[in-house]
Amino acid sequence: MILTVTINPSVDISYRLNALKLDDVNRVTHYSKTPGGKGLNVARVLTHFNERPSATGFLGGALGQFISTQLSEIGIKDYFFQTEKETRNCIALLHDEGKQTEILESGPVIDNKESQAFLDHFSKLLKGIEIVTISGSLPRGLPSDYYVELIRLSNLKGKRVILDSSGGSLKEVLHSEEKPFAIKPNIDELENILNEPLENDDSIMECLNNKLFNGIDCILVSKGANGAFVKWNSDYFTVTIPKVKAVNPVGSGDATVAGLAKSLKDHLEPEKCITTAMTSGILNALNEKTGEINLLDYTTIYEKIKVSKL
Ligand code: TA6
Repeated sequence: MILTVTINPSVDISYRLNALKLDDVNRVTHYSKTPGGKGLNVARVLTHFNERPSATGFLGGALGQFISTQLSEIGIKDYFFQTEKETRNCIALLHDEGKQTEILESGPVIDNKESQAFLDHFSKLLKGIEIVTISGSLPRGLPSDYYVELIRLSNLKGKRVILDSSGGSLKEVLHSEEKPFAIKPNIDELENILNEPLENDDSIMECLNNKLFNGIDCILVSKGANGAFVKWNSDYFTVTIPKVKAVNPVGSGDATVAGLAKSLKDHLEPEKCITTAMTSGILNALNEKTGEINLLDYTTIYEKIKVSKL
């Protein structure tokens, strides 16, 4: 089984506009409201791979209730920890021919009592779990090294972790002794870690040889439409992907994590894991709804992805 962690979930609102008019009224007729936060997008994509993932994090208020109600309807097992505080909204404006503007609320302020209680809750959930995904930002009130503790608890019970985070919470993990099995930074997030520009695959390879990345088996660096660069133990792979017309790219990184989690659970070899992950990310971009994929297109996309070992 796969446990997806969304510490800071959201009700994702997607507004589609032809042209965004700043400092003006924008009326929309094309919009959706879905359980979101990176980890819940991972969980939703996993249901399309015929998985019944468990999901946890903090949920509260009316928006938390909205998410809980929806989860049972889409086959995601709800193991969220209830908080008194209100779960957040995240807004994606899809406008002007493929542009995407996101407004992400910071979310509830979690207090120390809830922070500690969640660790016990999380630890108990690990029984029967094979893969743990940890995705997205931390809400205020939690220390920036909170993911280090979740990874420690997971490693203690032999559970492989895929971490998809950025900024301070990712840096804390990289500087800690507790390493996840895999991380999936994008180029910007990677440049932010070492504060150096990464112009090509050689510079990415050099960056990944930094001791900060020691102990992480799989590092999948997503390059958006330019594919990916992967370090898998001592092997390096370049990945090229087909050019597609993205309908809604929001959540494609989350779908990539879902494909990686599924293929790791199925014990596929690295090249197949990478290909599955990239296929899943592209299928999400082809779908109007965040965190949704259409498996009818799976083989067509899968066969066009090239994973080359360096
Ligand atoms: O990756 C897309 C997305 O999941 C959005 O749907 C929105 O929920 C956002 O990320 C949340 O990001 P954060 O980093 O704040 O967890």
